[in-house]
Amino acid sequence: MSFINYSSREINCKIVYYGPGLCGKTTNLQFIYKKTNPQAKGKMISLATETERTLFFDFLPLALGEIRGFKTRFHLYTVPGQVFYDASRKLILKGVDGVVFVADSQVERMEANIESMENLAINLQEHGYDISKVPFVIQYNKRDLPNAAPLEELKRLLNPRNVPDFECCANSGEGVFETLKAVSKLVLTELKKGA
Ligand SMILES: Nc1nc2c(ncn2[C@@H]2O[C@H](COP(=O)(O)OP(=O)(O)OP(=O)(O)O)[C@@H](O)[C@H]2O)c(=O)[nH]1
Ligand SMILES: [Mg+2]
Repeated sequence: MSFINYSSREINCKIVYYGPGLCGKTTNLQFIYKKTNPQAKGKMISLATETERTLFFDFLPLALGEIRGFKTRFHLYTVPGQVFYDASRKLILKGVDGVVFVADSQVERMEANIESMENLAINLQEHGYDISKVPFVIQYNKRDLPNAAPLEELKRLLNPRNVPDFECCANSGEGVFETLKAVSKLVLTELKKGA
């Protein structure tokens, strides 16, 4: 639910990075933060446990240029992936404009990926959103690891609708901006439809 402020000529959009525990959601935001110049970013806020797991969310505001004289501001959030933080995950999805599903490519995380994808669909539905209508992209993270599942297998299990998807290594940053660009493009296209 993007927010357009006509007096300050700003468009505010919310993008949520979703996925199982330790798949690399926070690492995505950290890389984006590190590589964005100071004028274009606000402070990154992370509420984490002592072991660096996301406790509630990470938040990073970004300015991504102008469309038709309106400044576009993207608010990036991550959810906590640990299963028992479901209430927080649901809350963070409120008012979402675009979702990035971050999958962990490791073979042994496949069950966790599938569960998290199902959990996303349910939580979106509870807010009244349809996962097939929300701007949505998938990122297959941790492609650098030797135990990464074949790409075809990940696509088959996680992307039956064939939404835009990207291979990634969030540590080195490969694929991080491609993913962000793709989801923001979808969000802006959706916004133009409504305008
Ligand atoms: N090898 C490898 N490790 C990665 C990659 N992306 C993230 N990691 C590592 O995976 C661990 C977990 O990353 P986080 O970004 O904290 O994971 P998260 O999804 O935010 O986890 P939660 O906050 O618990 O949901 C960290 O040690 C990262 O350095 C990657 O592409 N390759
Ligand atoms: Mg995290």
